[in-house]
Amino acid sequence: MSNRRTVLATGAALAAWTAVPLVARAQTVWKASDVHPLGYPTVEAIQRMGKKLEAATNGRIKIQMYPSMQLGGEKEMIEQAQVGALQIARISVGAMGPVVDDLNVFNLPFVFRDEAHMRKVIDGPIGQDLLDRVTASPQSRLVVLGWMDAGTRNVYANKPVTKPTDLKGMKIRMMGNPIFVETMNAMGGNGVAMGFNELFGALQTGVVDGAENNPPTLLAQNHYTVSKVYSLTGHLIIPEIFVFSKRTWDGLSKEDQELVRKLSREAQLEQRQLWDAYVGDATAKLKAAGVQFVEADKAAFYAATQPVRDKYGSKYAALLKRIQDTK
Ligand code: GTR
Repeated sequence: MSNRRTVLATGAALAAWTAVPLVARAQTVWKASDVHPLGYPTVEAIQRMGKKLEAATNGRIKIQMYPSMQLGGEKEMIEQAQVGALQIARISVGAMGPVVDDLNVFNLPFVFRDEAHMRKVIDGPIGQDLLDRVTASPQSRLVVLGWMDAGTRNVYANKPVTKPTDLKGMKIRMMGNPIFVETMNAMGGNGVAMGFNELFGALQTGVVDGAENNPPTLLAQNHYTVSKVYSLTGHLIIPEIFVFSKRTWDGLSKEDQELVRKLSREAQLEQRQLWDAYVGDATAKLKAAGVQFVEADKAAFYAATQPVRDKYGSKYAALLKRIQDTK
């Protein structure tokens, strides 16, 4: 075909495309999933990314969000993304540790000095290197799109937990990863591994005495209606990632992959802004609802969890040193 005819043909195809009502056009709908409800920073950031994607592709690709664990917990979300049953999953690095062991370095108690330190690390070469390793790992079957923030995790229950002995005899729900169960045991309590989707019921019925998480989760998952005391133990600062199904990814054009990459970088930045605002909001709402915020002896919890860092940290010794040296 001559160039002129190609141009004409393309023009005709375009005209035909625009003439067809939107609903009749072949539209690709990517499923995205999150355990949190609409309005939560991670959910909001992906939805905004979806709107931009739809605009940039003239409606050819759309993201349909399934929030609030509609597609199951994080373990299920990872499995569905791996087989291509969903395209975008936002998950905690806590849940990804068992899939790609390198990530477990971020799941160690008190591995970061504070949230600013964690951000420095994920924004720098260590963060990029870990994302690349997840994408390159044959068992992940996921392409990582970026990091998201999830603040600091603190213990919540119906009594203050200011020092290790306060946790004696208490069953505290932890994410399903042996590091977390051992961390809670070292902190003085009894760690119970449990899916996030079972937690609200378990708190209500007393199957567990408490759990640990960031203020936005305590609010958004309504756990504060059952657990009224939030003790600032600060034992874990775990970032999150959002991933794309490798199976779907491999079928995309280079242009679409580039577009998704670009919009993902924007989503990562946007989520951080949304996160900072939401933490302030959530804290104020929790306090107004009568949740008591209590200072805890972090140094005592740090010392108590040293055996966990020794046991699991030795294989990442070089990486741990680089994390510590990040100023
Ligand atoms: C939240 C996180 C979720 C999930 C949850 C949990 O902070 O955003 O992705 O990991 O914690 O404790 O299971």
